[in-house]
Amino acid sequence: MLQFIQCTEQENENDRSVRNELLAGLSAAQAFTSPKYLYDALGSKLFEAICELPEYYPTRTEALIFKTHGRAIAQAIGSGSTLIDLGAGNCAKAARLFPALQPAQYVPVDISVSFLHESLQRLQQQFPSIVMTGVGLDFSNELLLPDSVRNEKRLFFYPGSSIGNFTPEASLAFLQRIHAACDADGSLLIGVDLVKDKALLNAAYDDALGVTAAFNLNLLRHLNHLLGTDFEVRGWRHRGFYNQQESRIEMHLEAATAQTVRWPQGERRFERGERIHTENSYKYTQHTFTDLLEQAGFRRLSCWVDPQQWFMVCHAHAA
Ligand code: AVI
Repeated sequence: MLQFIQCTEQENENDRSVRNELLAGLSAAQAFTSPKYLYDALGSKLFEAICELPEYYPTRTEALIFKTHGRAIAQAIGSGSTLIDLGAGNCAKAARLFPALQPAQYVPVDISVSFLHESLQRLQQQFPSIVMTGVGLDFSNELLLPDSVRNEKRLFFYPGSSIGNFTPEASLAFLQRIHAACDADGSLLIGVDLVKDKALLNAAYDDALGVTAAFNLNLLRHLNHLLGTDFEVRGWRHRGFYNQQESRIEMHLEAATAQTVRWPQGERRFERGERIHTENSYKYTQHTFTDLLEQAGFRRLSCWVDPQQWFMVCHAHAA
């Protein structure tokens, strides 16, 4: 059975709240934007290209952990779960788990249900015995799933260290919401990037080909489209580096020359070297992350890392 449900109202590109949020960030003393605006159609393609880069180790390292420890992970989880895939995209990561996990229901969740149509239709043909329910929901603020999502044996799946793009406080709140959405037999399967050598981290977010630079700079084109700003992409430089004190990668766009950016009813002057903070990507130690899971209420944790201890996958029970 295949079903699609759009829960969150989709943001209109001219939505006043989007404009207000973005313009407030651009006008702040230290200008910033939310990382979600990195993902317009081209930004999503550039992120897929980042995942192929030799320097960007998270995607392949997480895949290696699933390959190496797949049997143990499946044993910890058991079969017949309601597999809820948060930020599912093309559903590929979860689909690789189907043969081992044999879920009873698969629930990919993404901001727009239209992103899920094609992949889910293909998957349903491949796995006809799994009930599939595509859900369009912005789960960053609340996690209210439709009634057709079973309560039994919910397994929330949040791979790729997407948790790293929240501040630690927001991560705790997010994990607590997942915990609250689980019955006693619920659990979470999550991937998280670990603290490591600074040079490796810097290279992963400032690659030789400049794909991450293009991903970051593309934000300016997206802002021009959303806000009517007149950002000149060539007037800006990508900066991506590890901030050891904060245990996070920071991405910024830096003005190459002094310039004024204009939009209908406003403008902002940027001095040469002034930056717009566009993304944080927090890195955890095994300890700080398992502590966070426990603080959120999760118990009976099983965690797996790769031989270099660059990335960790954890399964945690709600009770
Ligand atoms: C989606 N997220 C986990 C990526 C990360 O590593 O923080 C986004 C990214 N930004 C630059 N490269 C990749």
